[in-house]
Amino acid sequence: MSEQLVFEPSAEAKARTWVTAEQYEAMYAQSVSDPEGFWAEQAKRIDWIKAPTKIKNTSFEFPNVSIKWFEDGVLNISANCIDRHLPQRADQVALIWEGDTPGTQDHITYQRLYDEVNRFANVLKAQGVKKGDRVTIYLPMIPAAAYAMLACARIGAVHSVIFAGFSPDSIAGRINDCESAVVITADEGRRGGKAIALKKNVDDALAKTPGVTRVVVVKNTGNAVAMQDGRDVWYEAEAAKVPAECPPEPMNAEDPLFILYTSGSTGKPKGVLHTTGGYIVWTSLTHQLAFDYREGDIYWCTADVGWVTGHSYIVYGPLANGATSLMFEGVPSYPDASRFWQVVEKHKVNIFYTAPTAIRALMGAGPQWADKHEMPSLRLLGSVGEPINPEAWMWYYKHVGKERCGVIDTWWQTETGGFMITPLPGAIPTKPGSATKPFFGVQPVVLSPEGRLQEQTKAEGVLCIKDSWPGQMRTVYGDHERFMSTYFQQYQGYYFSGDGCRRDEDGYYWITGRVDDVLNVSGHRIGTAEVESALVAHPKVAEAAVVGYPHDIKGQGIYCYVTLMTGVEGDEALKTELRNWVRKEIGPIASPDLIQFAPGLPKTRSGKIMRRILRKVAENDFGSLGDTSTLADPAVVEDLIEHRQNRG
Ligand code: 6R9
Repeated sequence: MSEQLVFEPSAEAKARTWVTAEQYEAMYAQSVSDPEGFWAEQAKRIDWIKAPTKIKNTSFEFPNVSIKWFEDGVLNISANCIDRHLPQRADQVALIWEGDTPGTQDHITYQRLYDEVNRFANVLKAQGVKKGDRVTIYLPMIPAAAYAMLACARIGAVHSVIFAGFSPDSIAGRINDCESAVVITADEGRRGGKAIALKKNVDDALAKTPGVTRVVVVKNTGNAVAMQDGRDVWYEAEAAKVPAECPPEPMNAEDPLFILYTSGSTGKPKGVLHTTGGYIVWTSLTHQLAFDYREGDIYWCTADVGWVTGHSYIVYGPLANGATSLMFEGVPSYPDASRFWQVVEKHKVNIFYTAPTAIRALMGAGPQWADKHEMPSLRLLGSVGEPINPEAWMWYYKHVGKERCGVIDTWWQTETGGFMITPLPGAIPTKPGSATKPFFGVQPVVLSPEGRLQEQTKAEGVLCIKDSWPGQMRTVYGDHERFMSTYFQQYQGYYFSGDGCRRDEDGYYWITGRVDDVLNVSGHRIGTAEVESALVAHPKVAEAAVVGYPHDIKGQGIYCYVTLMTGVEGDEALKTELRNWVRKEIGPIASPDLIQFAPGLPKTRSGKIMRRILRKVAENDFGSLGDTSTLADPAVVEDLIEHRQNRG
């Protein structure tokens, strides 16, 4: 039904667009037929210390996958995000910071950003950080998070930002994996009126990280925290001791920029590695064209810098474009459900970018919160993180955009660096629920689950990409084998996204969600394997299987089947204990929504857990369990269904 609904770009969008419908077709065709020529031209948007002459050198052939873009180019990203803007926009605001507490804010000009980042870079140098070293950043949504990232980029250190909601164990695992010796954190964070004990979490993590020699602590709430002599230093005290200027380090285009850990279908989170040249070309170009960014626009992405969306579309893409980017410390519901709209009006935001889970939560609170705000500054709305259901799309369009703003649904991943499938607002008509058409240089293909290429326009299957694009991840940090086997082995010759999709008769893409064992809970990726291994680490748990089930607000909820050790009684108290256990092991984002004690799990005769069946049971869909005859003990399924029904 929603496929019938088409929104043409408004006359205003057509008039201001960087790319018209005709140009989109022509440029897309060139980007695919002549990637070298196309990207050589696009690379000119960046200030190179040495311009690249070798543009593309990539292979998706398993087991020799190798991805290089602009490989003889030399540049520095912090200089591209800051220094080069100073002649024209030293006094223009680069970052607007809106604090968790209404009434707290800051406006950071490009000149001040320059001063802060130079200072921060010199503090890192004084702590012994050198080019190529990994630096872990565990900070709340305060300007120092952007300063710290850009300071690393300035001196050629590789940052690994960890979302401030992760637990000490998760922090420790990530620090050890990339062997960072220096951690940057704050005394505390603030979210929704509550304090978050960041330094304390780092202290707990550091009990398990022998390699960390230095913790740089930014003063944020000012509350007292423990400081360990010889290891912990206050940022402010160190900043007073170092020179004001720090020259940007010349970096090769393929030098690493950052590592960002993300969940996969198996094992521990992977360290997704992005490099310098291709990433900044990709994020800045996509930011400019998909948001139709123009001089003077106020742009707000509500993501956290702990996720890729914050990296690419709060910090790097917008700042490379000399934009004004708003950074929000708080949550949509605090102090009430009109907070987003108050902030939009207060800072006269023109472009607003958020996640479906936030939209659905605000829908649930009722339209009156958005309806009482006119928000005349708004021009364009964006969505990211998970499929946006047509109802949420329409609500966003009506109650936030007042039927005057375009909506762009941007499909992409930590691995892709930036937008892959997205409308360009003045060129591509939108359909609620569809990410529409590929960005330049992106060649999506639809394969059957067995790997047959679906050549007809109308198709359904797994979403793969046929050739490399500049923003693509280069490897899994320290484990190129895992990179190749995760993304290039199953469907040879292609990058496998892990998502399923449908392509309609107009060639529009509709992402249907993950086809692997990765959950998308409120737009956060969580591997079922991670939650399972946290559960089985509990002394009372014998076995666990974790699946997703449809959840009105989160998109997917976490459903855990738990088999207890013999003699252990499963009751509500134990459920609470297990829930808290998982929160402690991974972090609150992985908190189980439903726990079902299962005397046994459905397994094949070879001992494999049949997740397909568990998913159906979790979804209350007992009619289509499919073939259960291969089960070692079919009675187990009856038992599970009975338990599921009993809970209502
Ligand atoms: C940017 C980001 C990636 C996964 C991805 C997919 C889902 C993201 C989406 C979307 C449908 C969209 N996803 N955007 N699904 N429509 N517009 O979210 O990165 O955290 O790595 O998650 O999120 O399933 O594979 P990341």
